[in-house]
Amino acid sequence: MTILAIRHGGANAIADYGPHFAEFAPQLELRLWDDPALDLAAVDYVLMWGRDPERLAKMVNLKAIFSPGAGVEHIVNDPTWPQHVPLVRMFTDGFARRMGEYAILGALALMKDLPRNIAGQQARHWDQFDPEPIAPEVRVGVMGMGNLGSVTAKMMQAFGFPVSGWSASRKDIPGITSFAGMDELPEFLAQTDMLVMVLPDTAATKGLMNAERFAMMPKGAGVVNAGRGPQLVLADLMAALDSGHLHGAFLDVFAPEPPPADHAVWGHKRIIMTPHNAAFDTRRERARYVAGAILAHGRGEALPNLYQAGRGY
Ligand code: NDP
Ligand code: OXD
Repeated sequence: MTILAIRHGGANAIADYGPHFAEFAPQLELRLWDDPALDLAAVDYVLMWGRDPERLAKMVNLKAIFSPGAGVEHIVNDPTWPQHVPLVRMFTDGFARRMGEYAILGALALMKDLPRNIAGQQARHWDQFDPEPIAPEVRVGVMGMGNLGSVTAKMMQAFGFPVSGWSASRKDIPGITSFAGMDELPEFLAQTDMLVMVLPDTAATKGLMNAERFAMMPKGAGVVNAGRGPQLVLADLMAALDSGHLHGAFLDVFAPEPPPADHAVWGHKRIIMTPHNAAFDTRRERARYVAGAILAHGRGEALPNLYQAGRGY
């Protein structure tokens, strides 16, 4: 029997994931992470969010760790994590599609000036105005052109936006201009009216969008951040909004999450917040992905979408 221990979704994990794993890989034995009867040395795979270094260290025969999310900083930021064990990042079609939909929602919300509409409604003020821009006039720049960012970019392109992307390595996607590396970041930002951030949280992305880089963007630009909170300096973003240089922001991720109750971001008139729910996989989608990978691994095939320590994501 192959054992998969689950540390995601609390005490309901087995009830929630069980029927899906039973369909996709009935030969897997699912066990709750903190089941006191679990023989830790017998665990083959884990699906885990967050940290429990002590228990993880006792799983001495682990073949792989699966993250239920695309971001893996919740595991790798703990220096004691077992780095010899392959770490698989989540990716499914539904995941990418939700991210694309979120980015389109954010871009449209800022183009249509939803913050102004919401302020008007809250003040019971019939603030009639004409939000002019249409998609073909708004140059979208997607920061992070990986599994989620590249699908997002293509969905935005299909919607009618002119799209470019920025990533560590150059991409070749028809109709999408590719910028790569720090040297090309200023040029990328200078031609971006709507910045869509889908980057991982790494040493290199922390604080990436700061006052200096917001200033490189055209006046009136918008920012959608669905990557991670630390890649954007929130105080600098709010200052750029307050000065009128940037027009609005649509933010899903923060550092910390949630922001402190007295943080000015909650009441900022040019910011719309969502509670880190831009994109996710359902239990069923995750189970299909993890079961497929475990079965393939059992047949001697490579694990998909592995974390690479050298690049930090
Ligand atoms: P991928 O690893 O597939 O893609 C990451 C992209 O970022 C790649 O294009 C990579 O470049 C680029 N990148 C990374 N570091 C740098 C850097 N220093 N400079 C330039 N480009 C860089 O990840 P996913 O697309 O699967 O996920 C991206 C992130 O989205 C996650 O790590 C997570 O933080 C966030 N996320 C947020 C969610 C939410 O609900 N808000 C949900 C899911 C994910 P290259 O292609 O050259 O490697
Ligand atoms: C993820 C997330 O990284 O949900 O998958 O943020």
